[in-house]
Amino acid sequence: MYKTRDKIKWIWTNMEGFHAIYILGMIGTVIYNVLQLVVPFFSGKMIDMYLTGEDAVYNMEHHRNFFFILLGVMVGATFLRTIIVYVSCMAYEKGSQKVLYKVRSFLFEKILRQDMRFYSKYRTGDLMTRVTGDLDAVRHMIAWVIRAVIESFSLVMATAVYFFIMDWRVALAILSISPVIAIIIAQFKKHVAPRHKMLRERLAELNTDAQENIAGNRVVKAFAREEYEKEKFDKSSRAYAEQNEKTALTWLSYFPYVETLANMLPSILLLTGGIFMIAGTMTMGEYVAFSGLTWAISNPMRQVGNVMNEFQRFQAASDKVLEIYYSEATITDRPDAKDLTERFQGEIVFDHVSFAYPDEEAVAPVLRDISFTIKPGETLAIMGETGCGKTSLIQLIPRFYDPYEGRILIDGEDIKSFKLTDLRHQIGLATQDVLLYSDTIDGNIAYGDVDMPEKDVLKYAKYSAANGFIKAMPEGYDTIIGERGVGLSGGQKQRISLARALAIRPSILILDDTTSAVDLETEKQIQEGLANLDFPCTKIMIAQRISTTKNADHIMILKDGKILEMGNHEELIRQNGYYADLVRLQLGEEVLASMLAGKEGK
Ligand code: DUT
Ligand code: MG
Repeated sequence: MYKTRDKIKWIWTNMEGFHAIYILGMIGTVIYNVLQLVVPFFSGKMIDMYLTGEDAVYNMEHHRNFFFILLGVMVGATFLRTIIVYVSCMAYEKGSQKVLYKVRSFLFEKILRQDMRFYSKYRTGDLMTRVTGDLDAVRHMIAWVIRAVIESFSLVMATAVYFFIMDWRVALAILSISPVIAIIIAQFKKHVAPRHKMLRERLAELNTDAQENIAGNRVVKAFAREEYEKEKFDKSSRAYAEQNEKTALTWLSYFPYVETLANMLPSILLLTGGIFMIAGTMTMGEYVAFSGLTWAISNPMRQVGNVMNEFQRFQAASDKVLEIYYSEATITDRPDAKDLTERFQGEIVFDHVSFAYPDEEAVAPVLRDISFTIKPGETLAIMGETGCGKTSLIQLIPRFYDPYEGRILIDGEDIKSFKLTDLRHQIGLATQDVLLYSDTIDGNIAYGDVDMPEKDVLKYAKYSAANGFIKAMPEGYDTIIGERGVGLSGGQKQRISLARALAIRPSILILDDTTSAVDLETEKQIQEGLANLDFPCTKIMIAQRISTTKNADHIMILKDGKILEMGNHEELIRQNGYYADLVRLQLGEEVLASMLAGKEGK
């Protein structure tokens, strides 16, 4: 998907600040691999000078000191090599951790800033895999694969040069196997690359399965589907294990060829070296140096499968990481978006708005030609049967989605002309399904402003009729509520989420069925709280109960994405349409009749 060159560039950019250290690490790798040649080189020299050469006895007697110098150099080189290995490994680690950290923070922020379309495209488990496992494969590339490549490459190159200097004929004979290796590796790569791609998919599926089951454990339990879910998970788990095995075993079908070639090296050397030694064109010392170095060719050969495997793992994983890294939200600030310095007055206008969920514009418009105006401080209640588009409508105001036709104006300005964060800062939203964080109640209410004084937290809890039950809890506002608010009733969660929405003192408050789970008495308290807020605020509330909506300045009845009726309570009663039917259904024929007679208008 992405080119390897671009990926390396991408890693490089993300390593900013560590470039020097990383390059030092790479240079270190080259140096210590070249140093590996020192020992065989000097052993060859020692053998020729002091053991098998013509002047061996003479040298031993008259140049004894030089013998010890050679020995010292060998020991010193080994010691130096150890230090360089240590330092350069540190450099790779540091560089890779730096990239990991930087990219992970970036990805997280990127994911946070995505729009709703993104969240409907990617599953949570998949995203989690990308920022953890997949990203770690990228780190492994920086910390290990690159080092292994440089190591093998510098070792082979240095050895080759050394071989050619010693005896180009033997060197040629030994290196004649390299084209064969290149062919094997190319074949292997073709074979293993798609398997790594599959492997990443399997891992994402496995994590998604685990995540959905753990998050949805209550549903699993309610339906006693543990066995079924366990089997489903086992299946993904097995699929992953099998794919893993298949990928790992791929090398096994190539390994024998490489191993055979590697084992041929000493034979080639024995043959050619032997011939040249008999012919007298090669010394014993040279032969020892050669044979002491065949590993410098054969080890990298054996390593190459491993490196290629890891490299393909990086290729597959980094494609997944980069997909998120470069993904762009479709709903973004316009280049000319202006800063909002003041609170909204709160006038909201929908001007011929039509909306469909992304990619479905042609097939399934969810809202059609919606136009209305609400003045600052007014309350709009939206009613209508399930699926008619209520939630979709309110989601357009904080621009979770953009309509495909028409405009939405706040205080006379298109909402697209504001910066997204500014716009959203002014909107308090309590969503239909409540999500609370695993934090204290206090922390949840003050989510939009962590420094909020306690008395303010209390105030907003009172507005939303939550103070009573919170105070009754053993640790009051410091009670930690579990993930998703386990330990609270549905109505309690709704009230905390309402307090959270109020706590940002929004100029526009949007409540999506926020009082559906509270009793009528509590709801009345909430209504009073909302009517007496100590800040001006335009309110939009989706609700099903007449008791919630009847005092609103405007009541909108949505049907199939269109406005069926709109007006205040009295007007809609007089229209005797859908709303009047609702009153009849919820409050009874008599109440409706008396309302019609105007006795109980308000
Ligand atoms: N819809 C989608 N994708 C979504 C959400 C909803 O296609 O991500 C469809 C389902 C439905 C229509 O849009 O046919 C309107 O959904 P909405 O959630 O706006 O309905 P609602 O009026 O809020 O229903 P409820 O009272 O059940 O909350
Ligand atoms: Mg809804």
